Amino acid sequence: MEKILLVATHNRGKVAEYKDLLADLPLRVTWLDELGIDSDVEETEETFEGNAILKARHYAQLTGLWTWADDSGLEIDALNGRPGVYSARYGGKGLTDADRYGIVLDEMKDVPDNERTARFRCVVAIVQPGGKVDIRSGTMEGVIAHEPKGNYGFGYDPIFYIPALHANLAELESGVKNEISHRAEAAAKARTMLARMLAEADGNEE
Ligand code: ITT
Repeated sequence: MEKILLVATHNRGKVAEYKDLLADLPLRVTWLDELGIDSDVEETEETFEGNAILKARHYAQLTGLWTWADDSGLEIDALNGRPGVYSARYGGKGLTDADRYGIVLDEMKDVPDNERTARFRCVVAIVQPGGKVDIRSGTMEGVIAHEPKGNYGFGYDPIFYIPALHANLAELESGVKNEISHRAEAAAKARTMLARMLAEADGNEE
């Protein structure tokens, strides 16, 4: 029987990226919106790993489906790793992405170029209907720019400069981002893990 994989996120930017990254899997991939699920999970853990597992477990229990969730964010060295796990809610509720990266640019305004290093981090958790869980992670290194540029992507992409490409992440088309991103790295590793989990589950069913 064809298996269904739920990619459990409310973030439209992530949905678009995972649609690309998981397009050729031998699984039917579905989304929270497609299933009409609008409940949220409070991200109470202090690590990306903990929150990814929390989200995947919640939606696996809710739906009984194989469930894929990620927790991700931006770690800035000069800000002691902030916004980190708080990236989505940095500065408080009700702000836009532009409000949030504006706060970061403000906090970074006196930081010299050689101290503006940062990285995006992504941890993917996969939970099986029976509750078994495993995780994989990915990172992308860069530098916090002095001003936003570009309209692609989401979140902090406009202020994340990639020296090797001489561009801010939001200036790169999605195909380029999806070859180099933290999410692409975590997704590639998680796909391999998923294939193994599926094969093991099939073996146990026989
Ligand atoms: P879900 O929990 O529903 O998946 P979310 O947006 O709350 O959606 P996270 O808790 O993982 O997701 O927060 C991630 C935040 O980190 C996200 O909202 C962005 O602000 C930032 N972020 C993560 N990946 C990013 C990327 O590829 N480009 C830009 N910003 C990113």
